[in-house]
Amino acid sequence: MNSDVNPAPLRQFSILVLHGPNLNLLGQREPEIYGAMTLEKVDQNIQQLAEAQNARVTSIQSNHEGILVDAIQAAFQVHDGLLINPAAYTHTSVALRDAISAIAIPTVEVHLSNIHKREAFRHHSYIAPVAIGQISGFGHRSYLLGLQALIDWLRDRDQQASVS
Ligand code: CA2
Repeated sequence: MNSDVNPAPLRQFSILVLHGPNLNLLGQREPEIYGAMTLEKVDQNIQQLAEAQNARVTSIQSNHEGILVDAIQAAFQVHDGLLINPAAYTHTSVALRDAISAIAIPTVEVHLSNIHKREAFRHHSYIAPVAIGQISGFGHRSYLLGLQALIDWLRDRDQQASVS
């Protein structure tokens, strides 16, 4: 069959979205740094883009490192990719990095603010070396850019696997 005329239907990917500590306060505190949009609205926008891209998303916010580690472990062979704003744990958590590394889940790290323009302690990420990439500084749009990048990366990987 000519694949240009009848392209294979796009596979539906399942994406886990994790929001780290204090992100439940989005839109309620420090709007000059983190914007005025609530986390609920951010999640609605993520859901909308996911639907348009034929992807499924599950979103979890937690203020607890162990809960985030448990969620990453539970993603093994359940979700195809991870979109994560680890928040303050970006700069401290070997445990989150080890969990991502252990289940080898394709991961995109996102930040609302540009962490490289802020205090020196925010410049280092424990997560970046185990992520496909990092998107930082685009406010709530960082999540959408990150989700699109993750879905595109998963599609590219599928396509490469189908031709090799
Ligand atoms: O810019 C980001 O997305 C951060 O991950 C946000 C973290 C910060 O520790 C990182 O360095 C960069 C902080 C999240 C706190 O979220 C709040 C939201 C509204 C009000 C107060 C805190």
